[in-house]
Amino acid sequence: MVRRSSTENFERIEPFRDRLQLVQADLLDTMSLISLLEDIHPREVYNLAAQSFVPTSWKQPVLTAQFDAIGVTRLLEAIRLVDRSIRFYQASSSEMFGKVREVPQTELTPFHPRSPYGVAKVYAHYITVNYRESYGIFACSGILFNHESPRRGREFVTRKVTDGVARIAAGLANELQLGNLEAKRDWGFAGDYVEAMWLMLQQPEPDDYVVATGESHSVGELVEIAFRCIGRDWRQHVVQDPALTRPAEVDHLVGDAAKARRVLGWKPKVGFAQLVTMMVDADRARYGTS
Ligand code: G4F
Repeated sequence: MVRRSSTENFERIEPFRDRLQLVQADLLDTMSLISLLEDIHPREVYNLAAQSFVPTSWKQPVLTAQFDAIGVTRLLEAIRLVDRSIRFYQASSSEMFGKVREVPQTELTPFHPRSPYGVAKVYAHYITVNYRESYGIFACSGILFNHESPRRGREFVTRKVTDGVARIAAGLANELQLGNLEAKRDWGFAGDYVEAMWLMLQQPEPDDYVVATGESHSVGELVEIAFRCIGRDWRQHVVQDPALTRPAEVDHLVGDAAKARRVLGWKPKVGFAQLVTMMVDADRARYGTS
């Protein structure tokens, strides 16, 4: 499902466009969701749609809530009205843990979101649980920690770094501006995480799962590994820009995916250094310097 736009932006799904049927609807428009479910009759719905860039959520908090929180209610309402047997996956986020109450975070760790994005995701998480408990809908929430790949948008820190490194290697830039280098995240490979989403909807019972690698690394470590891939010292190129720090930061995320391992038989295959190298290589290939 895609939103209508006068300028199409399908660059990141281009490699498999021939295997996809794209249909238009909008999370802001309940009728469009109802019509779509009636036309397509899906057995499974995966809701990955969101205003997903945390800094933008301070600039557009209401729109973020419309998509990321109320949009999920609209979709669940459409499922309730059209066909309650549709299985539903909600993309919950480790940003819900925010100012973390314990390390590592599990399905039982209390939430303390630190951005309008995180707050909206907490609402979406609980409305998903509520439709499961109120209407018996097979609704699952995957609490996914950061998941990355060469298709990641360039505004997120992993891709910003790997794209920046590739541009420096190609002689197109000399400087990379970043915000907080101390923040720690549990970064995994998106391909592994999509497998966990699918596994959740194949179980006999719906439930919520943390999906994470269990390892955390700082933005600084990410930068160091990425620059090492091109044989450069990051200190020569990275400039810290206070404008890129956030009004409230999530300092340290690391997930415990024991439940996903036990129930879904899931575990990540790609490690952190391998992920960063994969992303640097893909960006270097784009600039023709690999
Ligand atoms: O890559 P980020 O922008 O991802 P963030 O905020 O952790 O959120 C991502 O992961 C969540 C899952 O946990 C998703 F729910 C969410 O939609 C999104 O996909 O920032 C990661 C860290 C932050 O601590 C940030 O302050 O990197 C730090 N950082 C330092 N310099 C930067 C930069 N982040 C960005 N985007 N750009 C910088 O220049």
